[in-house]
Amino acid sequence: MFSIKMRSSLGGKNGNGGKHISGAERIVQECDVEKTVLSLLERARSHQRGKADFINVKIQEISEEQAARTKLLSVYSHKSATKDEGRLFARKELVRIGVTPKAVEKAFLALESLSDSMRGAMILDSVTGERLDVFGERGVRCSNMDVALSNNYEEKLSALGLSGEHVREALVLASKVASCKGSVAELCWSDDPDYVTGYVASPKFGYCRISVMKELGDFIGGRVFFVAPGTNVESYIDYLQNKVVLVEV
Ligand code: PML
Repeated sequence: MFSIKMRSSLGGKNGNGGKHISGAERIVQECDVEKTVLSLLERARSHQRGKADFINVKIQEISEEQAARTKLLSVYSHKSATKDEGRLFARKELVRIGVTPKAVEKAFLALESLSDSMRGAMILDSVTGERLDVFGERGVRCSNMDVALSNNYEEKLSALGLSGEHVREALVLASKVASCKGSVAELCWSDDPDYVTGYVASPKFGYCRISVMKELGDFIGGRVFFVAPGTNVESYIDYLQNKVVLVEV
């Protein structure tokens, strides 16, 4: 199999600095490499956040035998009419999952004080709310995952009335995060100014889509991973960044 990663930005120098436009990755069979590269290029050049002037594409062969496999999280949803209503529901859902109210408040405070979008996630202790990673506003990138069989995924999601890259990528990422030892819950809303849906996910209950989590036009998004006290943060980050995980539908 081949891993294809794309990241794009605008206004930096040789890809350093500037505004992050989009990033995406796929793990595909060799026969699908060309078409996947084209679709990722198209995406970098027609993104709501702007038209990238720097695009980096990395293609690497990976071993299917060494990949871990996990199940796609089950999906449930909550309809919210406003950002405030959506965020209130997310707070309650996180507490129902087992995150303490104190840790929930610290997560919201951290996400709501961001001055720019996070490309990765903050890792917080699910009891104390203490930040455990040292990656600042960049956060920890969860990478090296995709659905095991794209056709099965498309069939299942279209039966649920869901489609699009946002849902696919978020659901795959949340499934990998939930499969990691120590994960308790995740909270996310998008940095795409046109995309107001967010989610709370957990190994316990699955992936909860919350229809409105931010104002239309807001280009600041981010993620928090809540972990159980005593989690080995170094191994947790290593799994999220480096372990190849194929998500089965
Ligand atoms: C993102 O694309 O940045 C995050 C999307 C979160 C919600 C995805 C969904 O619609 O379920």
